[in-house]
This record gives sequence, C-alpha cells and structure tokens, in this order.
Amino acid sequence: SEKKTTTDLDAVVVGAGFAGLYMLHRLRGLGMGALVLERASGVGGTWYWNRYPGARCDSESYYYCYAFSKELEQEWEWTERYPRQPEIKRYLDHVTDRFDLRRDIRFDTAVTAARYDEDSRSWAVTTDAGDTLTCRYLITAVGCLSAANVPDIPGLETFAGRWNHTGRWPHEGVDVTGKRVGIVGTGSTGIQAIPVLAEDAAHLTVFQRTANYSIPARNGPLSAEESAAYKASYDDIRAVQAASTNGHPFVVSDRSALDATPEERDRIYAEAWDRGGLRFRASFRDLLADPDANETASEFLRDRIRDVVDDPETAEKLVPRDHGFATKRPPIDTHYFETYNRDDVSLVDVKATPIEEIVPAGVRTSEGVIELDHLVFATGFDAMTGPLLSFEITGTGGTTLREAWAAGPRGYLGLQVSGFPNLFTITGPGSPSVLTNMPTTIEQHVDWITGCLAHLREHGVDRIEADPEAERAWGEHVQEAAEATLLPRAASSWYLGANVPGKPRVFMPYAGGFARYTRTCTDVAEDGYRGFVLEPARA
Ligand code: NA7
Repeated sequence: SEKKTTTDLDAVVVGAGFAGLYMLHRLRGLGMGALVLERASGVGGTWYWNRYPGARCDSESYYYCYAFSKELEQEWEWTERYPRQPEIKRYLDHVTDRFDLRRDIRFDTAVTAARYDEDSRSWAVTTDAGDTLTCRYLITAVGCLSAANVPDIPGLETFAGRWNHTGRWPHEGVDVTGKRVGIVGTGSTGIQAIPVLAEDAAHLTVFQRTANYSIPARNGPLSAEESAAYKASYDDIRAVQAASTNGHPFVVSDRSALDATPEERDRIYAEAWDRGGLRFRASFRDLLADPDANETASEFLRDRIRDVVDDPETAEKLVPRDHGFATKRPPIDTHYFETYNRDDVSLVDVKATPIEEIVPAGVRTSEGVIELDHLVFATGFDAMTGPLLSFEITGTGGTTLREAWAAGPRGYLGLQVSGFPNLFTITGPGSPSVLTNMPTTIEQHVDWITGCLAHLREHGVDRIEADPEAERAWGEHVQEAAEATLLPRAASSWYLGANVPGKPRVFMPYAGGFARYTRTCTDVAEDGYRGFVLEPARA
C-alpha cells in the first residue's frame, strides 16, 4: 500500500483506552488537530485485550468511569457492583460515539518508532503501515499493564495443546469444556480466572509461585435504588476521590490497628470482610505503613484461608508468608479459595515443585509430567515501562528512551522525561497510576496536560522539556515516598519490576498519595511550570 505522510498535527496520541479517548476529547476542546493511533481494532485498551474468563474490574462500577461529563455520569447504567470486561468495553464504545471520537482514531495501527527533531521542534511518528505523521506534541496513553509477560519456560514451542496469555485472550473465546487446563499465576488475573475456568474444565491445575491474600468482592447486581443513590451523590463521591490516597471514594480510618483491642480489630476486619472489596485496606490508617499493624490484617486474612479451604495441606500452601497484605496489589475474588475444595482442582506450589520444562503432553515439574490440553498464562505484565519501551522513542542527541532508562525509569511527575521534549506520558512511571483507581488518575493527568498545552499556546511556547534537576529531585521523592510505606518490602512485586527477569529493580509508581500528587502538579503549573524548561517559538 502507498505510504502516507501526515504533517503538522498538533498532537498524536498513542492508545485508545480510557486515557487516549479523554485526551482526544480535550485536544478537540482546545481546537487542536489530533489523531489517536491504536494497534487494536477497537477502543478500550486494557478492556479490549483482557477478555479472559472472569475478567472484571476490581474498582466498583459507579466510580470506575469518567467524571468529566455530568451528562455521561447520569445517563450510563451500570448493571453490577463490579463491571465485567464486556460492560466496560461497551461503556468506552458509548463514550467514543457520544463524543464523536471515532473519526480521529486510526485503528489497527501500531506505532513502531517516534523521533524528535530539534530543528522543527516536532515529533515524527512512524507506524507499522509505513506511514509517517509529524506533530508538535506526542502523548502516550499506552497504559501501565499492556505489555504481556509470558515466562520463558523451555519447551513451550513443543506443547501439543494450546496456550494463551490472559492479556491476549482470543476474541472468539476459548472453550475449555472437558479439557485438562493448567494456569500459571495467582495475581489479580489468575484469582479472577481460576474459579471460572474450574467450572468448565475437566481438571484445573494451578501453578502458584507466590501465595496471595484475597478479599471477597461480594459482587452482585446493582439495584435501581443503589444506582440512583450514587447518581444523586456524585458531587460528594468525586470530592472524596479527589481528597483520597488511592482515588477510590473511601475514607481511610484515622485509627491505628495497634490502638484497637484484638476483639475490636477482629470485629472491624470481619465487617470489612463481609462488605468485601478493596475497601478492606481502609480499615485502619497504618496497614501500609507499620509492619505490626499490617501483620494484624495479614493474620486475619490467613485465618480466613484456613477457614475456607478444607484440606489443611492445600490451605497452608495458599497462605501467604512472603509479603504483607496489600504490599503487592491486593486481589479481590469471587469464590477463589473455595475453588480449591473441588476435587477437579489441584494446586502445585512451584517454589517447592518447580516447573522444569514444557513437553508436548503438558508441564514437567520436578515430580513428573502433568498432562494438559490447554495452558493459561496469568503471568502479568512488564508493568509501566514495558508499554513505553515497546516501540523506539528517540529524543535529543539520538538518545533512545531505552538507553535513558537502562538503570530504571526516570521522569518528572511521571509526565515528562528530560531529553524528550514535547513528549507527555499519561500515567508514566513516577505517577500514582497503578496504586490508584485508574480513570481518576488518568483524568487528572489529561486535565493537567490540557492546561499545560493551553498555557504553552498562550505564551507562544513550542518546546517544553523536564529540567534534569527537577526530574532527579522528583525521582528521589518517589523513592522516599515508597520507603515511607511497606510496599518496597514485597520482594516479588511488579511495582518493583521483580516479575520480569533482568528488569532493573526500581519502585515505579508514586506512593505519596493521589491528593498530594494532584496538589504538587497544580502548584507546579501555578508556579509557571516549575521544573520544566519552556522555550518560545523561534521567529
Ligand atoms: P500479576 O499481579 O503480576 O500476577 C502474575 C502472577 O503470575 C503472579 O502470581 C506471579 O508470581 C506469577 N508468575 C509470573 N511469572 C511466573 C513464572 N515465570 N512462573 C510462575 N509464576 C509466575 O499479574 P495479573 O495479571 O494478575 O495482575 C496485573 C494487574 O492487573 C493487577 O495488579 C491489577 O492492577 C490488574 P509472583 O507473584 O511474581 O511470584
């Protein structure tokens, strides 16, 4: 096909998920010419790709959505407490059409490279169709969890059955009825998929590396009354989210777990357990700050696993000991631990019984071959940096982002990287992103970038770049904020890059809290974009 060159766009946005869609809407509002490039055939990002059985959001539907349009908030009807993947995909399709976004999205178009040109102060973006687009601003909306991590297990190519990564699930679905299925991974994804796969499979074998805590989701249909009540209180809900640590509309208790008597603590945890969901974390103020406080919650949750799982040996394998509750991303579930009471489900602890190789018939562990027809990798993602390094971004002096990040990601506010002028990274490393309710964080970033672009235009500026010193100070602050919590102590956490062999161990998201982060971003802007170097357009 003929190679096309599109020039003089104000902005190119990479990705058409929650972030890219809203960014396009705001760029339109500025009267800017913008295009979104999307490798998938439809909108949705995470919610386009993650179609595995049981795929569902762990945030509740009434706040896992955009806040920018009151009309949208009022007209959309969620059907369940936690939305399933198809429902979120429908929502994002609705948003796309309602705001007439589709005409400026190029689907089935993957960006292969982007190169900054200092003479024209613009980016040249090339696509897998061989097209080139030039634009003043390049804005990545590639998500934090979109680069699939498939473990490099010897012999995978010899497997006679089929295998899939959960984040690349076939759109036609996978029928596991009557099949012997294996699943590797017990993170949020595995914990959602395991009970659903167990229903259909002839036998399910779970390969667990690190045992995990999980809180029951207590999912169910959203009644008309509940829905109406949320809709009537959106102003309050949004205010609580804005003032929160994690972008969820929960008020964290101001009590220390250590000030409560054991009986009080048990009562509070039992109530949180019965209510279900991520709110469990808000039971006390110091669960993520004080190891002794954390241990009280961890121990409560270990006991629940022992209550639920009938076979004591299996229960002990499932009890987490390597990390404290919520120091890794805490999963929530529907009948996860109960699933191990089925006689057609078995658990392999791969730390005790390692996977040695994959053979045509299945998985060979140190104890022999487990025969399988289908193998599922719920093995997570090359988080935060993976998506940004999946195509080659070249900044000033011919330096690539991969080179700049060889020792781990750096960036200012998670929004810009020095050496890469006019590049904005929505939910980039060093932003709160994955520690928060994503749509909330995304809107804050997009709004900030929109304000910044308006400011640049107003002041005749056409080049903005993070100052290396401000970037260094921010990096230090990100590490200090992490050290003030228990999060960096979870050695196997993907927040640290620990799940990807060879990845630098750097704590990537900003753990200082969403409200504090937002205040910092606002101050920086009000202070004339402190820490950014702004250069007026050349005559
Ligand atoms: P996660 O949370 O990274 O979980 C991946 C799971 O796969 C986890 O249990 C890993 O064990 C396991 N894993 C990864 N590689 C291997 C190998 N090589 N062998 C055995 N087991 C392995 O990804 P999810 O998709 O569940 O969730 C990602 C996020 O999506 C989630 O946090 C939410 O934000 C939504 P490990 O713990 O590394 O020992």
